[in-house]
Amino acid sequence: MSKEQEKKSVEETSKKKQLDSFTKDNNGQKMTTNQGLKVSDDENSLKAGERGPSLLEDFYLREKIMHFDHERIPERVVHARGYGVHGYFQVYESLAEFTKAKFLQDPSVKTPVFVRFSTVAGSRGSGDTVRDVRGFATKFYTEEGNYDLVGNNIPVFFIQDAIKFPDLVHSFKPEPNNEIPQAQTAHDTFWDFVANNPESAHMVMWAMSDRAIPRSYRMMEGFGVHTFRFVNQEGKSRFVKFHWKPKLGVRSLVWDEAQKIAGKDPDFHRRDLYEAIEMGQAVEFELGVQMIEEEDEFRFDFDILDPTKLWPEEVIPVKIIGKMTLNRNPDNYFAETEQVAFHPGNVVPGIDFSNDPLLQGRLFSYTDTQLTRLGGPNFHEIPINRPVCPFHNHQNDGYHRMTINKGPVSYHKNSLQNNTPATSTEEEGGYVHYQEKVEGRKVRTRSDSFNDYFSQAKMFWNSMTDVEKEHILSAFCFEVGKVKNKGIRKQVVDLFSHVDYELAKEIASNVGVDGSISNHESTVTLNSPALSQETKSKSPKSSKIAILAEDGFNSLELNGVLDALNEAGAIPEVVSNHLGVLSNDEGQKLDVSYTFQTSDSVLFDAIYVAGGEKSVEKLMAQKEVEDFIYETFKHYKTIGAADDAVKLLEKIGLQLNQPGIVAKTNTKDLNAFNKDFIEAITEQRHWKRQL
Ligand code: HDE
Repeated sequence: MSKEQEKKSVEETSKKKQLDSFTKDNNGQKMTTNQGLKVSDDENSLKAGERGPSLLEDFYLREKIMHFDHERIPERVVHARGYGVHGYFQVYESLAEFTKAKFLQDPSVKTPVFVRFSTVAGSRGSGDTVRDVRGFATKFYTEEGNYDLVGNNIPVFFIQDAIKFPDLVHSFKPEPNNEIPQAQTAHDTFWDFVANNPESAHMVMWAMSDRAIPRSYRMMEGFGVHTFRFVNQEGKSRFVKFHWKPKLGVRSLVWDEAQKIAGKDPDFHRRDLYEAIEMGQAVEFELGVQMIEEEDEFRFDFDILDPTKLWPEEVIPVKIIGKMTLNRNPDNYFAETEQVAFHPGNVVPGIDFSNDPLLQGRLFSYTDTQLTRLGGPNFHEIPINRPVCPFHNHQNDGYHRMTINKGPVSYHKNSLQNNTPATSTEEEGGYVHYQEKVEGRKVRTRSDSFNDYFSQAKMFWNSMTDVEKEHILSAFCFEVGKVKNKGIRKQVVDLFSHVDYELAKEIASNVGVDGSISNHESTVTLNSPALSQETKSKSPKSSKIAILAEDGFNSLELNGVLDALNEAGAIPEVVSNHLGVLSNDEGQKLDVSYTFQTSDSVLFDAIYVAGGEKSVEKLMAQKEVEDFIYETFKHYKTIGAADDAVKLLEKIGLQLNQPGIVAKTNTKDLNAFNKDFIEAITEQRHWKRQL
């Protein structure tokens, strides 16, 4: 299918059609009040005399101001900042053996989806690149109703039981006395929570790793976190965990970069996703499942109901079952991204829950929270939340009711309407809960099988490369270093001495914890290579390359580089001293995308310094250029320079034999140069570089 045909077929999806029926274009229309009355003057309020007081009678002024006064709704209590996009999902082959979910049966069916990516801690206006977990929530608009997979980019969670969620969130949100700090866990209350709630140790290791500073929403994994169930047509159930795997691989920022981007471009991730889709780049994730047979529930050294545990991929492989393509930005942020309401309890026949006590609590929270956020019980009628299949029941009335229900009957059972809407049998597609056998005493307690807090934290640590370990250590030093209370710093060090003694000692010496540290280190030697992002495949695709150039650039060389970059799927953009067009003696032109004022090295994945005597001379005269190149170097990113541009790198004092510096004078073979340059970009970061 051609790209054009594919786009068309998605545009014709039932969800797109449904949304279109609610979409309104004001372009070219006459202005009216909300009552449809044509407006004659939208600049002046009604007054008693030219310089007199405004009149209460001015219904138009009142309507306009009243609406404006109420334009905001409460932000989400967590995951307030996010960005949503549309797309579709297709299964690779029928999963009938494992689940009867209709959208997982037929590879030719494209199920429309809406995905919202988010940070967790910050307010709606906070920066995108903060150290935080990322939300990854997908709404599948299936023929059998909406199915929501509301996950994160980290496969485990901080707590084991829903009853602790308010405490966890209170601890990482800004402190209540002064509302400081915004969108950060680097403060006393969060670390006080961690120190006193050791079940958080595993997830904290992930949160201190590079996973918590992704390069792009398009370059991170997603996880359903909890154990769910698949149920097939015969009623056989298996435990299942869900994974999203990005086609672009997993990439992260470095911490210094992440902090600077939060100032230079707080919308970095949202802009990246929006622009990729506007440019027509396919944003793709494969869906994978890990499955455990019912009879194997107790075969592992962790409890599969414990959400602080993952299932090592080497032990329980991830079966890739389909692909999600995200390809359309919303028409309106508020109507779609802000009003979308996810709920892990939105399931379809063939997908069911486990007794994970965190999941069980979530099943209450998500509909409840929408009552305040979206102002009443009818949020399922908001266009973005409507299923694409018909829905009928007696749940009528309430704030903002859109549907006009006909007739006198609003109860079940009835004779007046032939007992309709009628319930459906399982064969007719009625949802029937899996008949799991449960027995036990009514107890407020936790299973002993949830008590091992450190083995998987240690496994995560064991699975990291040296560079990843260094990043985790410095994240701890930053975060715990910001904790004012010495006692908490000591407690944190003690806690992580249960994971790795050396790590704990290093943190201690950095954050001023002296005295002896007991070695409680877990003896676990397990290692799961799949947990390291350095083991994931790498690609130059979607890398943004800054081309530093001035008038007089060498066009032969530059055109070759631009072609090679475009062919590799990278995105070159020219940065210069001024906007407009650059030229050279051969009459070649080059459009400038950014100036040194409007961009920054941290917003790019690599740079190329264009050759050409005059261009290089001008670049050399600018301090900003030096800073740009030096910072790229400091962040381990690729720097390319050919012929006379190499002088510029030498002037800054860069050693040309350092990894990731592709600098060649007297380049005879431009193709070989371009090949090396693309290879270096594919590598992304050159950790062996000596700073
Ligand atoms: Fe959420 N969570 N959560 N959560 N969560 C919300 O629902 C909650 C948890 C996740 O883009 C809220 O509509 C409780 C785990 C995402 O709109 C709220 C517990 C995971 C999103 C809520 C958890 C998540 C939310 C806030 C512990 C990963 C954003 C606004 C029992 C598997 C969805 C809203 C979006 C949002 C409650 C734990 C993921 C308050 C009580 C674990 C991606 O209902």
